[in-house]
Amino acid sequence: MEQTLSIIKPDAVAKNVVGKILSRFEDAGLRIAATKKMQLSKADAEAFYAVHAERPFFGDLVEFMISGPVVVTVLEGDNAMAKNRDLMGATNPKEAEAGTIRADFAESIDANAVHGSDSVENANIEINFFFAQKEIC
Ligand code: RTP
Ligand code: MG
Repeated sequence: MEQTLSIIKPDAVAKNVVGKILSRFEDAGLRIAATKKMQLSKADAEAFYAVHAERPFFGDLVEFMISGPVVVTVLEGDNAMAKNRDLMGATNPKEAEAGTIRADFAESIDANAVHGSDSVENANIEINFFFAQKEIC
């Protein structure tokens, strides 16, 4: 069964819409294989988003991701990676399709409610970044 990693970002946790977002995953047929709330350190956020280290928005992205707690979740199901990306909507909420998580809960391209793995290969790397195998059921 395919797995992917979701992060409910600090803006959405602060808005108290964690349950609403997790329900969207379940309503779409994905299962929660693991989940936890945590405060990322600066080193965590820099390592997680290392692929963007040279991008102009990297510093702001790291500061945003450590601005409050996040909820990290392993989602499981058929085509879990692509299904999660569809549910999330476009990176910029102004361009996100109506009914997507970012259209409904995000404020800006920086505070955009959720992260989702962008390939099955990256999903496995990201899942191992946050979870031990025995935490995933
Ligand atoms: P994510 O990794 O968070 O799921 O978002 P994504 O795949 O839709 O977008 P990505 O290109 O991976 O960018 C990671 C995060 O960096 C911020 N960003 N800002 N100002 C900008 O041009 C810009 N571009 C990207 C966004 O918060 C994005 O989620
Ligand atoms: Mg990305």
